[in-house]
Amino acid sequence: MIPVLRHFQNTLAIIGLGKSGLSAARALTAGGAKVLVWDDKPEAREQAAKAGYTVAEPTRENWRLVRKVVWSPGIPHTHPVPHPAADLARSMGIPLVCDVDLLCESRIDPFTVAITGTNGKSTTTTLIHHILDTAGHRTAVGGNLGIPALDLPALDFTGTYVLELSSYQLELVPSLQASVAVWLNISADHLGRHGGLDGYVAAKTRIFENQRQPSTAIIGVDDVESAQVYDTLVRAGLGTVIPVRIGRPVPKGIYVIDGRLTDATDGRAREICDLKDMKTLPGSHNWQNAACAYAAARARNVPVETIVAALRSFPGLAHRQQLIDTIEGVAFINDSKATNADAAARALACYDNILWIAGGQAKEGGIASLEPLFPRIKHAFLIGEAMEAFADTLRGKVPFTLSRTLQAAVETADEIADHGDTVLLSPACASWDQFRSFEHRGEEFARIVHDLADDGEDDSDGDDAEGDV
Ligand code: UMA
Repeated sequence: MIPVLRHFQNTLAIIGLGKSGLSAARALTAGGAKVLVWDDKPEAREQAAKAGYTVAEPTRENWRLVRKVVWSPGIPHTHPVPHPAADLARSMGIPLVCDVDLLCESRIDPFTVAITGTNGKSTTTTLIHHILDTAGHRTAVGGNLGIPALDLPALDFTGTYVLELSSYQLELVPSLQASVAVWLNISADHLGRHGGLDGYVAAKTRIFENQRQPSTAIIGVDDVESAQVYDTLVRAGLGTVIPVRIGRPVPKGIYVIDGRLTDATDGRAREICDLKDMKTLPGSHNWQNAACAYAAARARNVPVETIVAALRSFPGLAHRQQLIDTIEGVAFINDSKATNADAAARALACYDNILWIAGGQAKEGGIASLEPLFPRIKHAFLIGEAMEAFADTLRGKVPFTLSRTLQAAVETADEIADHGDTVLLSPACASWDQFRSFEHRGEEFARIVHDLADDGEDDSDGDDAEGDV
């Protein structure tokens, strides 16, 4: 934990007592601040009171002495409708920040590698951490990825914080000054929360806002919005700006063509390695992640050979195209983190003969955009709230089964699968209609697959026994 010393004896309010709010409460209290906490759920308030925190309803009277409101990133404060406490804070002129901002404003260490983008953030963040760790740097990794920023170990000025930052967090981090800022890509997501695509892009753009020389901005320029952000940064002329492109060369940038990672940042194209050899980074979306991670590690002076060795030894991430098991030649892949169509597209592009498990709580646009990938799908198994809507999109194009539950989907897929097929859970939906989180959904998938594998072993034991007789 990193005690926040800057607010010694100040009063701060905390709204939301999930992971980030509780982490901020601990770190501020440890640093000698007075905290007033609030959560709309009575159980959360009861637990906080039991833990010794002062629970105080957000009112003008209670917030008289409040210097800052530490806002939990998941709570809407502008769109679709602002939470009343956000309106109160604004009317009283109290700034709204999130836990990450408390880390940023209290550190003297200049090294922060911040990563954002619609897809690939977690893989790239973990990969950058893995590369820096392999190179012997002292690093800590967290943020949106899971470990709240203030729960990370305190690093001295030689250390590097590697932080995954969501658009929600980026709206609330006025003190962020990233030494290296990585922007992977943009596609439609969280639009309701940001009042549309422009608001979403504006929130993400804050990752570059306070960057000062010497700093590095790394931008995947494959989509229109990201290319525009790149142009704007180049025109602003602050720090080094490195474009990253997949599929064709980019002047003075880093690019990947047919898996070959090429560094042309100094004007001469130099082939670094073949990413097709990196088994845990399949597909062009992972090539974008790897190229951005390479650029970030180079910005922290990691030697090229060390980066290549780390790309090779990267263990991969749970719930992102994670191979759970191969049963009788059928691969079972857990891509539960694919909570939108764009993320599912990245996985669907990597395999042939796919038995696709999709559905849950649908995002805007559904799966219509995936039509070019339909020929790769042998059969779809639809689950959750989105089942009927997805069936309407697939009808006449891809055979499907209305499985309703994940258990039924995996079991039926297993029954009809042939040697060489891939059973892919890549739902293109949020999980909350049937699961606590995408992690919970992925763990359930893994459990069902392991049960199938165990049943298979029991059966084969039985067969052997019969054979013996
Ligand atoms: N709450 C209220 N009022 C409301 C809504 C919520 O009081 O109107 C309370 C809830 O009762 C709960 C708390 O707020 O107690 C939850 O706050 P939160 O949603 O901000 O969640 P945290 O547990 O603090 O987790 C947050 C991030 N969550 C979100 O951004 C939604 C986590 O990202 C992050 O890992 C964690 O901080 C640590 O940094 C998760 C996420 O889903 C993985 N992120 C989104 C994504 O990746 O798409 C952006």
